[in-house]
Amino acid sequence: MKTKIILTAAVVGGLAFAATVAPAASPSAAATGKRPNIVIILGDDLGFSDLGCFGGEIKTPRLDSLAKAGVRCTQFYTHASCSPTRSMLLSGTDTHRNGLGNMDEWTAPNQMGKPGYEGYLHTRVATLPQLLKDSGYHTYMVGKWHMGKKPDLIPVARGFERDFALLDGAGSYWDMLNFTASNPKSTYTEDGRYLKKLPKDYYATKTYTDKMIGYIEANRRDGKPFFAYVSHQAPHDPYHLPRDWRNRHVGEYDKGWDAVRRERLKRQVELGVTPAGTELAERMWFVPDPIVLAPAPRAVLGKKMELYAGMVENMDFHIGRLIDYLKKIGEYDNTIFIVFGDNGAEVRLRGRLHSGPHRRRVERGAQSLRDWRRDAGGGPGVCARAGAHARCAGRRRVWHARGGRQGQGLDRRGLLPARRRGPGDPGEGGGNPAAAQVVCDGG
Ligand SMILES: [Ca+2]
Repeated sequence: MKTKIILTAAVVGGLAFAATVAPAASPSAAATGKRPNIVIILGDDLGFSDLGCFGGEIKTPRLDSLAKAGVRCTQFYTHASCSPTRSMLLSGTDTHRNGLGNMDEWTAPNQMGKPGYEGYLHTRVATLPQLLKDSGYHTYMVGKWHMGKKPDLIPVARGFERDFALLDGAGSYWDMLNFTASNPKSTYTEDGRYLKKLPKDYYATKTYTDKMIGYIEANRRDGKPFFAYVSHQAPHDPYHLPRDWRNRHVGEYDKGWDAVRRERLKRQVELGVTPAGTELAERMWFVPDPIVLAPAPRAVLGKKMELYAGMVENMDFHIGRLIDYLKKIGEYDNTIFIVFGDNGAEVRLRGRLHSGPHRRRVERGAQSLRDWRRDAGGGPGVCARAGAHARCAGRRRVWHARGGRQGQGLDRRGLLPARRRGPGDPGEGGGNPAAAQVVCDGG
């Protein structure tokens, strides 16, 4: 069996999807009686056109090779925001049935306390890992969870046999720092234990991959198939990167996002993932034409996109390590890969940085072009995020045809501009209701 599936939106009703695809895509497995392994790889805020196989200039050879051997889906829809997509993926149910009618952090006043808006993956629904475990699968998870922090809601309580999970929606890649004064420290679990510290030499994308390989290796000789949920934090901000990944695209994005958008669309048409004749949509009204910017701010925005590209490439590199491991142990050909982004590229109007315990360091690291060019962007305690400007290049086509067919299937019921804000979180979302209504992701 060599079925690999690569998508850039999300599975809606993932349980039914996986249950349908796995046996049908596995003739050799049916012949041998050996059931396929299932690997779901999720990129957090990964844009529609970021991957090379979808027209991106970002170098993603390992994911591109999966796409080449499999199927690319171009009409595949996520929920409009982060944890609701994840809840559908793992439960196969509508978000209002599974408790994530809206992302917890964005619960509007008229939603608070209402059924369907509990803000976590509710225990009234079964989960994909629970069912697979009952069917004889090993069930492993690494990376971002974002669907509940209490002991009865964490991955090990929802069907995962082993886990190394960031329970929050985002956080540092280097340590346990989080963004806001209301949530200054990230929460992690490992095999159901709440962690007080992270492993030595921790870097999220690398550590998640190491852990998953370790889980598979520990049980690989018992003959049972495995379900691996590789829920990467990357490329969600902050753009934290090892030093040797920070300067691989110096100056390449100084040309501005309009040029990147045009080039990506051209490649998408050549690849056949976008119909010929498709016109580039107007730039979002709140994003200025890059040619009106002074060279320095234009270069800073370019540097942010350089870092973002590094995040995607680094993720691809570590996914490649997992692929190589599965080939080495002879399981690659009996594994279904499903790859997608949870909600498309982030586009929040965040010019300012969050307040928080490391605010001073963050601001010091981001205030000048000289700092950016000195690698400050990717290091611990520095919070680089592109916001609307650079990331509009990776926006999925819903931006290109807002209100048109590309928007079909998106559930916008959760996209209310009113948001619950914690103290010390003044910059989140830019406070722009009009923008919040059209932003199709968030977390
Ligand atoms: Ca997300």
